[in-house]
Amino acid sequence: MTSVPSPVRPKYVGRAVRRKEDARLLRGEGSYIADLKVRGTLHMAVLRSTHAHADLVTVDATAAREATGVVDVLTGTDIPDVGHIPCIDMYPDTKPATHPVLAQGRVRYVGQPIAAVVADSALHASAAAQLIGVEYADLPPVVDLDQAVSENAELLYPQFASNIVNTIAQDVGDCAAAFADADRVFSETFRIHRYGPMPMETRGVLAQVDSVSGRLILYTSTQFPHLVRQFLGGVLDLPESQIRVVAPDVGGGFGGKCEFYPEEVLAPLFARRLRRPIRWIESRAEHMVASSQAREQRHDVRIAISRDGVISAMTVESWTNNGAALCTLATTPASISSAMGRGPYRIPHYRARAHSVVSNKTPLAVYRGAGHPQAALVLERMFDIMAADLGLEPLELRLKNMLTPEELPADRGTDIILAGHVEYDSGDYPRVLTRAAEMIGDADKKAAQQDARNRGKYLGIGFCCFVEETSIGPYESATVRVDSTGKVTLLTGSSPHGQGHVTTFSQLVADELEVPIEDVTVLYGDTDVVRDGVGTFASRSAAMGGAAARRASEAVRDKALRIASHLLEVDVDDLEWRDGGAQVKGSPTSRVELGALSSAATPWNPPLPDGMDWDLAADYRHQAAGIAFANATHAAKVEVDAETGVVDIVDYVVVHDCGTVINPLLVEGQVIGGVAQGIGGTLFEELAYDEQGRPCSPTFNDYLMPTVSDMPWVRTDHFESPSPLNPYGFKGAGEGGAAGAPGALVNAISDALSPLGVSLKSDGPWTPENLLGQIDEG
Ligand code: MCN
Repeated sequence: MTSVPSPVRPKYVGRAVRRKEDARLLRGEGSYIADLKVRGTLHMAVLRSTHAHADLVTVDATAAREATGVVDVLTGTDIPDVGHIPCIDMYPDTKPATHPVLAQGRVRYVGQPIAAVVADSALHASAAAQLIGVEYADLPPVVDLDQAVSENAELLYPQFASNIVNTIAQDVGDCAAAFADADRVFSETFRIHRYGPMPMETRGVLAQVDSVSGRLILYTSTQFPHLVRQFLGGVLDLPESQIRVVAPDVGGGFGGKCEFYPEEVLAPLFARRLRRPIRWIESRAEHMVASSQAREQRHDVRIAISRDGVISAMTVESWTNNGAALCTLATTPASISSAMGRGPYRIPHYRARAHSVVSNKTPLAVYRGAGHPQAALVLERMFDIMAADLGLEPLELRLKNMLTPEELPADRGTDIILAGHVEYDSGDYPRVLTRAAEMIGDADKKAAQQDARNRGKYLGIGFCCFVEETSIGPYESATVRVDSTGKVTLLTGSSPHGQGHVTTFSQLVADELEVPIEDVTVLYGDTDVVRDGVGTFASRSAAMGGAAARRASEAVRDKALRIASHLLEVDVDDLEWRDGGAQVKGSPTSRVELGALSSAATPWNPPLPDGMDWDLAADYRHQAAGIAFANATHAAKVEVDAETGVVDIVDYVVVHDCGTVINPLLVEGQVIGGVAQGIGGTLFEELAYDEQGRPCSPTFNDYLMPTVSDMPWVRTDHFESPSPLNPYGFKGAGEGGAAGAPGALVNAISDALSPLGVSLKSDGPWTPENLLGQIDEG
């Protein structure tokens, strides 16, 4: 492993430091929304549409208003002036198919909020919600992607001429000429099914009006409290200064909680009307229809390739089923999958058209990996399909087309919304792939396949190589402050919900100031404590929040040295920083400790030299100079029982490069957690709908999540190609596990079953039943 030069001798960075934040959570002392105790709290329930597509003829709340314990009711007609949920990744020409807080005359998916009730208990609130009389006039539901874009499709928004509300174009080089010259052209259609984030803690909110200041306080289970403050201010037309947003412990988000939801508006509306605290906790059944869903796309792909396997051009037309409305991060999956469609390969000519399509399903947004898993699955399946046809080894074909380190940085000529231009910064993709092949035992595959056949099984190996956009801007904030006891506090705009930032950010600060890691406290997730920030998504926190934390610590150390120079009456150049204090070079007994330096920096003491303020603290806002691109290869070895359709993952390898690693233990955990979600999506999970647009998986009995017994022992290896885009070389690690698993597994299953004529063109879910269907067709 190479490592980035550091201004300090790292003591913690690079080490597998155990997570500081876990003891409290493991003891059951976490404080999630449902745990917050506020006297006088009322409870909110939401009445949701049971019809996929209908006009609301009447919404009669008379009986509900009179029901036991009910205090207040709101329907769509009560809040005509409240803004819609903002969509922040709208391209300029996107049709504004945004989501109202409560349905305004029409519902477009099962689960859409129609009315909300507040009562003295959660039970009374939900019982009363059921008394609201809704008369629906059904409209034809539009469920399927192909149906939504067909010529005579029912329009979800009749004011727009089509259900396609946005098309993203990426054009690089001259595809037409390259296809005209090609020896061979391969074309396929791939379908990616719908599944989504299933955090252990469902969503929840608690809103109250502060009795002293009159300000609104919103506790919410979110990944980005500062953005929630901004969105809520916009929707309610309230100055941000009148809003405090707090994300207490958040039990996982996986992208589903970097959305802004109607309940985050409804509870504040009631709190302001009633001057009472209002709580809402999403039930699991609600989560299955009312929280954002993910992934569903169709890709039509064409690749032009020479006889000896050099790819010259690729075109992809894709359609994302965005569901009923564009939510906060609606076009990001389409944007990422179209911009990143060529993965780590050269492919000089490229054309992508990515359509966002509305339908009568729950809105779709980002889920760990956003558009990467889809793009990687499509391209990596194509590699195996083409290799088989051309008589080449899958590995050989990949290596022939893969960008080498000498070709980086590489301007890819595409763009990602909110993130920017795609220019791969650093990495050694061939080395990562080669190492994964070595670890999974690709060279011995034939013997392993024969051994499996002798046992009545079919064995296959599948690879998935990808480059991943991480560490996006626009900035992240950090404040580092030293108090008079010499203890250090970091305030960060990152808002962790399982990633372990308290540990990794403490490592960074402790190294910079050379203090014990126990002396660092990390505060986050409260807009009154941390003045500004962006939040945690897009695997951005290590590179953005971490870089800000380290820069702020560096500034504090420089400030401390200047104070020491004043106190010790020596030139600052004659001082050095050692073990949390400033000392005279060559004279370690002449030193001042951090606590004393902090105590000196107060207005009580003799004036400090000009330009030095009273606080041993520093703010830093780290801005991104570009996107830091991580990369990885996943390699899966599976055995399939062709009689039962059961897939057994016998080995799983991830070789990953997220630049300079802060904490290998946490990075490993991130990768394995992501792989579990990729396995879930590929083998088990599906948010299916029937033809009427009714969800078929309303509970965990129907929506099958992987458990520990479904998990292989994931083996990892890490390379470090520091990113030149931040001073420490960090890249993101949070999504790479999820991005590569579908491609590797589907390739492995296809490889295993190729003797039976199976070549999978979808990411599943490859349940035994579905796979048996393919084997029968094969
Ligand atoms: N890290 C590191 N060295 C690096 C990069 C990262 O040690 N070079 C560490 C970080 O310090 C952090 C963790 O790895 O502790 C993930 O860092 P990063 O890749 O920067 O990602 P974020 O912290 O921004 O987290 C977001 C990412 C995303 S987008 C999803 S989705 C996701 C994920 O993280 N959701 C998660 N991981 C999750 N983990 C848990 N437990 N719960 C979720 O909801």
